[in-house]
Amino acid sequence: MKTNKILLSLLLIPFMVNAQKDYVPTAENLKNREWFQDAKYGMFIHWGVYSTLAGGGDYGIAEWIMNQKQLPIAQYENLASFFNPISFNPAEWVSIAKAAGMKYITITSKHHDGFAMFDSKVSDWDIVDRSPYGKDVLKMLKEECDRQGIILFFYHSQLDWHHPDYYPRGNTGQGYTGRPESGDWNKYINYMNAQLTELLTNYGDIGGIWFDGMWDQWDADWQLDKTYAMIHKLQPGTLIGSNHHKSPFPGEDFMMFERDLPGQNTMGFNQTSIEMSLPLEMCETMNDSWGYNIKDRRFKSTRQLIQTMVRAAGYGANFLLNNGPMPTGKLTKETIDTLMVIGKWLEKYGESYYGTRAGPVSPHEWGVTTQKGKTVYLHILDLKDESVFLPGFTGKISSVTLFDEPMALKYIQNGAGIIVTVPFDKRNDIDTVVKINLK
Ligand code: FHN
Repeated sequence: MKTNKILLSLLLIPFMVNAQKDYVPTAENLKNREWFQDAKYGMFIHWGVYSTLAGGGDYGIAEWIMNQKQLPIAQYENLASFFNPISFNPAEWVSIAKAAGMKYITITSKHHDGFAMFDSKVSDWDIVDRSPYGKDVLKMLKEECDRQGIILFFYHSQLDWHHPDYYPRGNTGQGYTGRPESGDWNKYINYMNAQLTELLTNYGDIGGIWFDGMWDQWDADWQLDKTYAMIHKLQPGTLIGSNHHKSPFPGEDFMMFERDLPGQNTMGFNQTSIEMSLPLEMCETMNDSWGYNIKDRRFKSTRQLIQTMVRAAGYGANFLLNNGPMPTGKLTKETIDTLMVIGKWLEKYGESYYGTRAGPVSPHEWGVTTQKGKTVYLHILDLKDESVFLPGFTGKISSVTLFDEPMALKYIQNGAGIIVTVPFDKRNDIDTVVKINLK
């Protein structure tokens, strides 16, 4: 056990050494962190040549089909020749995100298959050079985001199943890809940095870079110091986050949790506690896949998604809800329907969500609290009793009212906290919101 711990800490040394140790965020970056926390809710988009296979009739994460079906690069590349998203309408995508109440979009600029969804000059494995569509969808989306006031983030995979210099290989994308058993890791890092430079110089202001893939090989020399310093130099305000499932490394501006509430680990990814000094974000799927999966009908209910979004807010975390567009560029009907229901809920209850931070009472099974200024919002999500005890609530209260109607609620406060009574006939099936106004 002790030896394992020592080995683990040795494996972590490269991260410690190579992250951006002396990083001091600029005033602009700190301001953007505040904006990010206020914004609360974003759309995640997984879209690429893998979308054409739509999961191949299997359950599972459709964007991984190259690896799951062991498709060699030479054959996988054919997908680009029939990736032709003629129905892609960025105005529609952004309008849907806005109607859903989302404030930002995080889209895959490159997923693990290495395919760039933008016009890259350092590779021709990209949408402009290889697809019949031939247009830079990220540029089109960014222009529309600017028009409609939505901030755009790029998801960028550090792991690459296509690039020959991604060598030594990690745990995925191995022999079946057909790459030679040699390569120059430094060249790969330079290539990745060159693509990131393109993304941060040709598309105006970018909200953030959402990294993913370091978990493919923990002991690789990722040279985060170089990459993070470069990003912060090119756009000091852009927020860096990485889905490495560990505590944030120096140079990262927010911390993320995949398909789990902060600090929880039902998916087996999360290996850390919550870093309270940084903004938090939780990402979630609508069914069980990130990329478009034609078979997977295991959609979460809108109730479940709204409750998860609210629970995340109780930890102070943003909610990044995924959407896997079809290869044509259309969003699925299920996605749109779900987003519209959430959007309607936010139209009504947004006051208790946007701009809030985690409330004074830590999250419980029955629900959570959020807070904005002198108002604490109590979100009752799953309570069998008529009263709820908020331990440690010491704030001086001026009133406790129901959100849905101007009705004063009974409460008792003592040194241990407060007990609020919310009659059963005033309960809401999704979230009973109560306003606790402080003096
Ligand atoms: O492997 C990816 C996966 O395809 C997807 O992009 C998710 C999103 O959080 N992240 C990785 C798994 O940790």
